[in-house]
Amino acid sequence: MTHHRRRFLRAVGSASAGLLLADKVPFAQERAAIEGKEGLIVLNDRPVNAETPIALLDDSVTSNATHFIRNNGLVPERAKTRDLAGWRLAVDGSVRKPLKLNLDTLKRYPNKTAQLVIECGGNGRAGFRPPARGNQWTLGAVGCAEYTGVRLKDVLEDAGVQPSAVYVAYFGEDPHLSADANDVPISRGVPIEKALNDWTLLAWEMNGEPLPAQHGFPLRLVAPGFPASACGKWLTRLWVRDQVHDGPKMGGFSYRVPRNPVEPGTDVPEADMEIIEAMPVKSIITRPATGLAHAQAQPLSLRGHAWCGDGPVSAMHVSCDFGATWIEAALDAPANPFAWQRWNASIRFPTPGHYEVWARATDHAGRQQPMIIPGWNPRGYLNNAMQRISVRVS
Ligand SMILES: Nc1nc2c(c(=O)[nH]1)N[C@H]1C(S)=C(S)[C@@H](COP(=O)(O)O)O[C@H]1N2
Ligand SMILES: [Mo]
Repeated sequence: MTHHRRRFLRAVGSASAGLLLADKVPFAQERAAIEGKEGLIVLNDRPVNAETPIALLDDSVTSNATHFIRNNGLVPERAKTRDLAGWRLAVDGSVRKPLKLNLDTLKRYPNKTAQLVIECGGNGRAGFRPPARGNQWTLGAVGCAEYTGVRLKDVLEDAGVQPSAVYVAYFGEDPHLSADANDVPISRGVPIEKALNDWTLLAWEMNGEPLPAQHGFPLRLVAPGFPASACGKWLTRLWVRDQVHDGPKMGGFSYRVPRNPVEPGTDVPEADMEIIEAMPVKSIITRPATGLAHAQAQPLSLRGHAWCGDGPVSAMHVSCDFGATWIEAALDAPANPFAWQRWNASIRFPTPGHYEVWARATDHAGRQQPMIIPGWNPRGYLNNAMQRISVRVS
């Protein structure tokens, strides 16, 4: 083991779950150092998968140092050397004029900067019983960074999308874990309507810097609101398809859920699964951390963020009596569509004692976060249950 690798794996303390009330989690979790990502909780180092501790998500814009990482394969060499020689983005398939763009030609389309939430479809997976296999994300496989790029729509319009187009698939240059050049770790994409949305970007900058190696240098897709697996990193090709894309991790149980609700633990036939599109309404409590000791004389200030995959969040509430009564929180407008929204609340506790505080977002269509873990599914996607923290009031 090289010195560098030893440092990479060094444990610097164990993390609290944040997902439920308990400060302990039923699986091993270590805080290890990934270069430039020292505060993250590493779930896996090959491929690299690391989530953000909830307290580090308090800023309105998630920094490059704190944004979660979810890789299916290995980080490509180019992302480490940052060498653009030979790099092109091909746009082909159901288009009149296939394109081959380098970064300079891509940058000639109108530029756009926006704060966009991306959330792994499996965020919250650790809550499912029976457990679902895959990274046991708690709450931190989500972030809202500021991306700069161009609208995918403008590039597609330039290429002349044919009426037969139904899906836009991505390919990245990340090697498969097998290191076999013919194996593709993941190739997903978005339906053409989502590809043509004004907020679906091809981004080369994250928070004003060229994309970090882990986040897709030199170019990534950002399709906010969809499971982040749609946001292809290290892009080399966009294939406009005349059918729903069938690349690796589009089929089977990957990023798909049962069409109809199933009993937990059911062996669901693949034919009954459908592709996840917009992520459901969700919120987090970034302050205070669970387990707080608080003086009853003072109101307790709480805050966090709320988001929803297909439109704004319309209301935010908190409860300290197990949902019997609710207090409306102040909710900011998003910086732009698909940015998360800051909320603030203040609670007075009626007596000393042990309390739980629950936080619940309501979206533009009146849908609310469930109080318990919603619909079990084989791979543990779409857990948008309310976050709860405990407070000891004296
Ligand atoms: N090329 C490529 N793109 C990818 C992935 C990948 O492994 N390879 N992982 C996807 C998944 S599952 C997620 S959740 C997001 C994570 O993006 P992040 O690491 O920037 O947070 O990238 C997506 N894009
Ligand atoms: Mo993901």
